[in-house]
Amino acid sequence: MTVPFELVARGKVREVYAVDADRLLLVASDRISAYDVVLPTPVPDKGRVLTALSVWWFEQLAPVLAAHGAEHHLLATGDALLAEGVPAELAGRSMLVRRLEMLPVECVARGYLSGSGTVEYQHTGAIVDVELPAGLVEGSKLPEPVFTPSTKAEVGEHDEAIGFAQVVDAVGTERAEALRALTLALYRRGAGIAEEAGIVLADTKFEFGTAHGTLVLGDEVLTPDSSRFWPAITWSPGAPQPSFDKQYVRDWLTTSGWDRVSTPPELPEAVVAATRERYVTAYEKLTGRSWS
Ligand code: Q0Z
Repeated sequence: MTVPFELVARGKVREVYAVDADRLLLVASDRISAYDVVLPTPVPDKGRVLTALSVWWFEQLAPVLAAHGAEHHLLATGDALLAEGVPAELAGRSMLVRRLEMLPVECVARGYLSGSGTVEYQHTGAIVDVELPAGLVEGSKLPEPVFTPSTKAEVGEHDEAIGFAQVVDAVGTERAEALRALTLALYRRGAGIAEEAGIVLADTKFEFGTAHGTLVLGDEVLTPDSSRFWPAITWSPGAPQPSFDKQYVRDWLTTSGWDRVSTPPELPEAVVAATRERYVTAYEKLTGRSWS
């Protein structure tokens, strides 16, 4: 598909195009990554489902943003983009957004201990400067959600956890405090909605920018690609939790004999179909809407 705009950024599974001086187009592909690499087999509808989920979350979170004097970057999606020259094949997987001055920190909120958070906690009892109680294990619910920001890594690198003081250095005290308060408020609202849908929102990453001095929520929000979603029904701290969306892919890759270094293998049709179904199910459970 050729896009009539200039490509300005490319992630593992998404692209960003410049529409004009003030607006960008975020395009979500059907590509899926696992164990840090993009797999050769796309998951049909993944881009459209994650775009629709992000759009829905922007609507749900608007009151939380407003209460903090903040906004979101979404301008339009779907068929409304045809008038902007977006090809019909891309409209459903695209968001037209306000171009922001992005802040150079990833705003992570965690309500559960997992992954790199667990590793760091086991070594220090804290995640950087956020002290945690003794006795937590992989998958534990934290007494309160915590703000654990990270740096924005270059392509191919991993984000690195930073302390609050480094956020202050990057954006100033007032804005750092606003980012922490807003990140935690958005996470609490998102996790509450997810809980009602039988999904544990273990953690998530927000990206913010500014426009005319106002804090603006950007990027994608509360999708399985920016967050850890766990099925509430199997939540059981003490071991890694199954991923809501990618567990079939991970399990199959593990049994496939792939060494996690070489070019990854094509996924079998049944794994693709089951994974597509998981994205659709997450969308339907969270939004209460039917996908089709
Ligand atoms: C976000 C990213 C993606 C690769 C640029 N509203 C905005 N204003 C200015 N810049 C951005 C946004 Cl969302 C922006 N990214 C992250 C997204 C692919 C990198 F889809 N890059």
